[in-house]
Amino acid sequence: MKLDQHHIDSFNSDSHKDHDRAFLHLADKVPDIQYVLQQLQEFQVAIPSWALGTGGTRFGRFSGGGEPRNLEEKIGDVGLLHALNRSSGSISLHIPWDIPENAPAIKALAAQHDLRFDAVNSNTFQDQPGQAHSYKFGSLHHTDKAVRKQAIEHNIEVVKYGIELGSDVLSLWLSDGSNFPGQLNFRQAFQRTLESLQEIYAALPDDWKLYIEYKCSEPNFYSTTIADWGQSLMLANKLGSKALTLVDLGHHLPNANIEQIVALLLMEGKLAGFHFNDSKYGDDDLTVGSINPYQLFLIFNELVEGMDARGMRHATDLGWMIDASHNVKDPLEDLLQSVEAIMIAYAQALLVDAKALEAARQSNDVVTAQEILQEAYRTDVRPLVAQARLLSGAAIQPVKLYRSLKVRDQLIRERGAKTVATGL
Ligand code: AOS
Ligand code: ZN
Ligand code: ZN
Ligand code: ZN
Repeated sequence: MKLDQHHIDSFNSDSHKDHDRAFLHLADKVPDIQYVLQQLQEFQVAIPSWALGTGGTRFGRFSGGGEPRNLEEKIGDVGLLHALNRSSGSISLHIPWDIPENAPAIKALAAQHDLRFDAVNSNTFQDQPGQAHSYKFGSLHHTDKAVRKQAIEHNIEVVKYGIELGSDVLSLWLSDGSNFPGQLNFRQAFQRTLESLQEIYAALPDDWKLYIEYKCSEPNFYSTTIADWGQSLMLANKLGSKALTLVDLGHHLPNANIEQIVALLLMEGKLAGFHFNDSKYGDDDLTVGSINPYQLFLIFNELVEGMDARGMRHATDLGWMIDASHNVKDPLEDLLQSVEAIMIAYAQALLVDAKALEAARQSNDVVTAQEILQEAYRTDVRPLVAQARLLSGAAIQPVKLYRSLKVRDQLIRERGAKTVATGL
């Protein structure tokens, strides 16, 4: 299914009055409103193909119905999101879940929805049917050279698919690690990982990047071979300028100061970008902003300040992606909520009075520094984000429009009530 622009426009004209009042009230207080709106309109968040279906846990999975059954339908779903919010203009594929059998046709389909292809992801955490060697004991760090070779070749194949689709990033997450003390020689595992990555790196086109994700635990519960930002950064530094560290918000030990990690990686020119999600306990992959929106704001505050200091373009100079999984919600509604939460945090960060904050820091005025941040954070910027959407031809309230058009019912009619999206 595809959304007609007139659906969006007529919905917007119905909610126009309330919105205008709220927006004008807020606009009065924002010094550089045109700049903020323009930044918000440009900002795009990539949608991962694996977030479009209902996830599950090891205890079960409850299908939501109408889920995309193939790559074409996944592109269709992201197209719907993008039509609703005009901020979800790209899709991130996972190989082999999303092999593009006919790349030109897939590219053309994406273009019809005004979408491009974000990072391509490799998968060496699962064994695929017919695969020669198992990843049970790891992939790029494996003790057996033949397994490492298979994993390296898979990554190079993923890059080939990415080239066909016009992507320019290989995003790599390894589940390599160990479950019990004694299982692994840490130094050798790290060294083997580096050597494997060097081969992948050498096969990357010049204008490509390699994003190296880290994760403190899971599925291995004793050690992870790329466990934290330091280990990812060590690899990225040894590999070269195309290799960067990717921050998935759910991949830290409890209470880690993620905004500080982000600030330093950015300063070093080694921050790849983000996998946005939220969590209370571990890698919960909950809707962005559902648990700790203040942390998200603080991260964006570092990003805006750090990117401005380095003369970077917010919208394009880092990778912005959601990485979440929905067990009980309609995945599309959940993704709309996640994008909205990201936009809100970004808008709030754009409102921070950076000069006054720096002055407060210089004079060690702790109270004023805190007040400045909280002034921005406590501003209800939703009308601002909605105005940016309105200017881009998107819906003032995407979730409300999605519901009033009964999009999920239509998808169930088209695809069936018992669907399992390919992927996780
Ligand atoms: C896993 O925990 C990582 O967050 C990955 O980025 C991602 O979720 C995975 O590649 C999709 O299965
Ligand atoms: Zn991730
Ligand atoms: Zn994760
Ligand atoms: Zn996660």
